Amino acid sequence: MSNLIRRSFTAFAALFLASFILIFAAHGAFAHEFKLGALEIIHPWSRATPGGAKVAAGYVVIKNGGAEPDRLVSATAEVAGRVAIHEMATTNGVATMRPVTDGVVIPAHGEIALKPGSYHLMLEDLKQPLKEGGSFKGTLTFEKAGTSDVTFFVESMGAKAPAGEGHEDHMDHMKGM
Ligand SMILES: [Cu+2]
Repeated sequence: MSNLIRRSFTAFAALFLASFILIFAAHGAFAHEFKLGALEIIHPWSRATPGGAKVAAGYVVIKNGGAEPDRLVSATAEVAGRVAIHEMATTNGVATMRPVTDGVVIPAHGEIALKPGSYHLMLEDLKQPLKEGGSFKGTLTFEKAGTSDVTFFVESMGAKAPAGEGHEDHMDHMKGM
């Protein structure tokens, strides 16, 4: 009897380990994340840029598992001279972008997505074109949790891009600043 229990336990443990490795491997292939205190920084990414481009956008999902709200206040990227936080909103059918000066709040037990058509990081003064399949390092700084090193993955030029959030819009936006 105890032999049977031992054998099924071993089988169970092996199965558990196998599924863990499988999940971990699959996860690593498609996403990446960074932990900072109560915050989970999920899959920072950007888009490939045409040669000569001076700006790019950065996106990321931030989850807050804590009981206190936090605030994304600034960011850096090794490929950009500076990084601003922008907000995109549609007013009377016209999409506009504006710099966010007081940061982006991540609610307690909540999450915020920086994504095309919404909040995004504006990578300004690009030092080099961003190539699809590549990556670059940066940092995200939060009011309470502090600063985390992150890696941005560079996806294709049109990746998850809704109309109105293309590269030209960013260029126009920059001219208007
Ligand atoms: Cu922008």
